[in-house]
Amino acid sequence: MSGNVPADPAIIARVYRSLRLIRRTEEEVARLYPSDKIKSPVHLSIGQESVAVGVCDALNDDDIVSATYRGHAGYLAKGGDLNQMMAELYGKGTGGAGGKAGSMHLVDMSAGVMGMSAVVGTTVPIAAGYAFALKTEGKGRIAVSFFGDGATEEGVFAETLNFASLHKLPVLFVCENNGYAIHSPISSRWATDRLCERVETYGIPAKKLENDEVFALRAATEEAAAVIRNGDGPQFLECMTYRWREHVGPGEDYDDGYRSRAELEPWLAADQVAKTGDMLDDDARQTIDDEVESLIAAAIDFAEQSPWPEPEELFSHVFAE
Ligand SMILES: Cc1ncc(C[n+]2csc(CCOP(=O)(O)OP(=O)(O)O)c2C)c(N)n1
Ligand SMILES: [Mg+2]
Repeated sequence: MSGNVPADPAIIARVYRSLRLIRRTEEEVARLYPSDKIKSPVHLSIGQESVAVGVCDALNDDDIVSATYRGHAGYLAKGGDLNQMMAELYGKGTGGAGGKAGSMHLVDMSAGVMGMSAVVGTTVPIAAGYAFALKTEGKGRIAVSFFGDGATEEGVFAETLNFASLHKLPVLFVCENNGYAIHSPISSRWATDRLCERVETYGIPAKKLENDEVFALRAATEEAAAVIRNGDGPQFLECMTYRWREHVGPGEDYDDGYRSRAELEPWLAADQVAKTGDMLDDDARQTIDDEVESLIAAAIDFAEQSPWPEPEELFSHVFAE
């Protein structure tokens, strides 16, 4: 670990709790998935948690984040309600979107989590639009947009960078670069891997984090957020990370022929959940682990006990009368 580790043990404990909550929630989702109780596809972020946690821990409660269909980590790191998330995965009426949206469309505006989307790239301009509103509001709040390396290939990504820079919008762009869009590696998709250079041509300062060390991410976000809050416009972080499980679903896919297990090894060795936990003494870590387990058990129970949406709900939240 680098010199970015905070001196305050309360911050280390908070960051570990967030990492552990996301890891264990998704492991439970993976365990439950074959039972068919979870009614939507799941894109797990196991292995990538530290990007969401490092960034969100440096934000204020009233800042706003947007994320993607791989959004469990961003949702929970920003403080999204766990019971509502689990109920949403189960398709129950008590879910954050009334059980009609599922894992790919989590939302909890009371925690500053904008609705997510399965359409690659789309939440990037929506976050910038929200940042436009925040700029008008003038209270120093910022919006954060999480998206994958694949999203940077969408035309709307370039359009958004230009617009956000031109209007000095208070938005932090965070690319979760896990090296793949489904099964396609970056080497087969990008003419060069100099993403930050491309971003800088729009007048947006960009920084690449070569590994997923959570406190380096947190420090980079603190620095970027301060510049944004000062009215100096967008900042960009490219965060190298690695998806441990298959693109969609609960399992692994190292036998599918597009990547090797050897590629995973260095990321496993640098697991941020374990490394951050090791910074705490055993008692403190155990207390957090116990709390996390009871929160998850309560959320699963909440989802299982919750009612299905009423049939009339089919006609709410739609444009047609
Ligand atoms: C506009 C659009 N094109 C294609 C897809 C199909 N698709 C779903 S996920 C995905 C890969 C995106 O990769 P990346 O942005 O790197 O995110 P990751 O899944 O690695 O987190 C694609 C191509 C889609 N959902 N939306
Ligand atoms: Mg990717």
